[in-house]
Amino acid sequence: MILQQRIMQKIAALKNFMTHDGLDGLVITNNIDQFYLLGFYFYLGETVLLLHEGGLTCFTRQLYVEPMKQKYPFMRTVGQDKQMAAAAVAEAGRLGLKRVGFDAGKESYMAGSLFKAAGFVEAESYISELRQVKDEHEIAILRDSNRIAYETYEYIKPLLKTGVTEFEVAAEMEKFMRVKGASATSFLTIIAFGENTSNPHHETSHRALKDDEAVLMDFGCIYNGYCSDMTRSWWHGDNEPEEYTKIWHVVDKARQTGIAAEKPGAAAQKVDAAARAIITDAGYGEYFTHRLGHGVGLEIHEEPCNDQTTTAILKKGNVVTVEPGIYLPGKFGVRLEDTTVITEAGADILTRK
Ligand SMILES: [Mn+2]
Repeated sequence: MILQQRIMQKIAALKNFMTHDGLDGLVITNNIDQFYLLGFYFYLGETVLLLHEGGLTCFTRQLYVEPMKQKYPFMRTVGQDKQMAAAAVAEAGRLGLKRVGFDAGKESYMAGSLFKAAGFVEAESYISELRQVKDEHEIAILRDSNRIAYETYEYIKPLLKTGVTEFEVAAEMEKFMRVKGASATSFLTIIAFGENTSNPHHETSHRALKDDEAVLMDFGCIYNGYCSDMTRSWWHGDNEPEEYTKIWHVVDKARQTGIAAEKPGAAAQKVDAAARAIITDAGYGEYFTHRLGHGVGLEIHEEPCNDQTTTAILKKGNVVTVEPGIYLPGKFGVRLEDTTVITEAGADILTRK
C-alpha cells in the first residue's frame, strides 16, 4: 500500500474516535505519534499537527517545509520555528473548529495549559490505542527488526572470548545492527558478565569476561522506526554449575509456556501467570522480580503488557515480549526473551531468522 493510503487509513481510524467523542479537531504533538501517522521522524517539540474535518495541517520548523511538501502534498505545511502550539490554536480559530482535543496523557504542561486556555478539551490517547494493534505493514517491519536482532546474536556469540569487555561486545553488536540498516538501538544495550547477570537492568561496563561465568545480553535495534527486543543467556566455559543449568531450563520452560498461552482473547495477566507458575513451582518465584513482558512497536515499551495486574486482553496484531528471568543475587541470573506477534491462532516468534 502506498504511503498516502496508509496515512488516510490511520486518519479515518482517528476520525472514528473524534466522532465518538464529539471532536471536530485534534492536535498531535507527540513525535512518536506523529511518526505513526506520517512515517517521518521529527524530534520532540518541533512540530504540531492539527487534524480536522477539512484536512491535516502541519506546523513545523522552516527547514522541514520543503521536504514535507514534497513527501506529503495532501497536507498543508506551515513554517513555524517557535510557538507551534499557539499557531495551531490560531488555525483552529480561523477554521471555526468548535471542539478540538489534545492527548491529555502525553501533552507537556506548557502546551497543555495553552490548549486548555484556548478551550481545547482533554482527549484519550487515541493513537496509543491504535498503535497497540499492528497492521501487516508494521508486522513486516517488526519481523525485519527482530530478525536483525537475532542475526546479531548469531554473529556475536562465537566472538565472546575470555577477556573481552561488556562495552566491546555492545559496540560490536551495535555496529552490526547499524550496518544491517538499523538507525539506532531500541534501548541501552545490556551486556552483563558474571555476577552482573543477577541485575536485570545491569549498566554495561568495562568488566572483562572471565572463564566459567554467566553471560546475559538484552538488546534490540530500531529499524524503519520499529523496535526489536531480545535477551539471551548462557554459560561461558566448560564448568557450568548445576544450579545455572537448572534455572536456565526453568526460565526456558517459562518462556515457552508464556508464548503458548498467548492468543487472541487471552488475558495478558494469565499469560504472565502461566509463565510465572513455572518459576514459582520450581521454587524461584521470589527471584523473578519483573513482569513477564511488554508491548513493542515504535517505542520499546508500549501497551499491552503481560503483567500481573493488567486488564488487557490480547488481540491479533499485538506485538509483545515474553521474558521470564531468575536472578540469584551476587551469583548469576538468566533471562530469555522473545518478541512475539499475536496471530489468529496463537503467537509467532519474531526474534528468529
Ligand atoms: Mn524487553
